[in-house]
Amino acid sequence: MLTAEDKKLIQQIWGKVGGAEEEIGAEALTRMFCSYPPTKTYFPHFDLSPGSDQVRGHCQKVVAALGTAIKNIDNLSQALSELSNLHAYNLRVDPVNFKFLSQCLQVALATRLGKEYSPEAHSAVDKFMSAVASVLAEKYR
Ligand code: ZNH
Repeated sequence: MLTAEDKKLIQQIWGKVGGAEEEIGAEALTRMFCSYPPTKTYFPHFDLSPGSDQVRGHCQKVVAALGTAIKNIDNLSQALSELSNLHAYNLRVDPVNFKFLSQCLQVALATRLGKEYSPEAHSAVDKFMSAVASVLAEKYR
């Protein structure tokens, strides 16, 4: 469960990233494809080289969705309901992959923010990404 303190930290971290969300997102995705190559199998129709137009476009969408999630942090199920349908019924992404993306986002944030990315912030982002992942996976059968 996200505490009030977690929520504050997540908003602070997102604020500190200020404007570089897409870079962070691109780094997270590039790391995911590199460190967890099976994740690439979901994107057979993409040019997955770092910085390709498709990777950039996808990363803009993912980052925008995370932004929406942060704004609606008390109401994630509702805010992400369409994405949840998409991942459960169309994409059928194995939920283990959500953890991989979360890991990679942590590294991208930590390398950018350095000491500012405190253990408490790490823990809050981890919980937040788990909460997002459970919404994305909640309609799986
Ligand atoms: Zn996902 C898509 C979000 C994870 C896979 N995604 C997507 C989108 C979004 C997202 C926003 C777009 C939609 C539209 O277009 O409408 N994701 C997301 C998030 C997350 C995710 C937020 C977490 C956190 N995904 C994921 C993973 C994977 C995926 C992990 C694997 C690995 N997605 C995917 C795919 C797609 C998507 C495959 C489709 C793409 C195209 O375009 O085709």
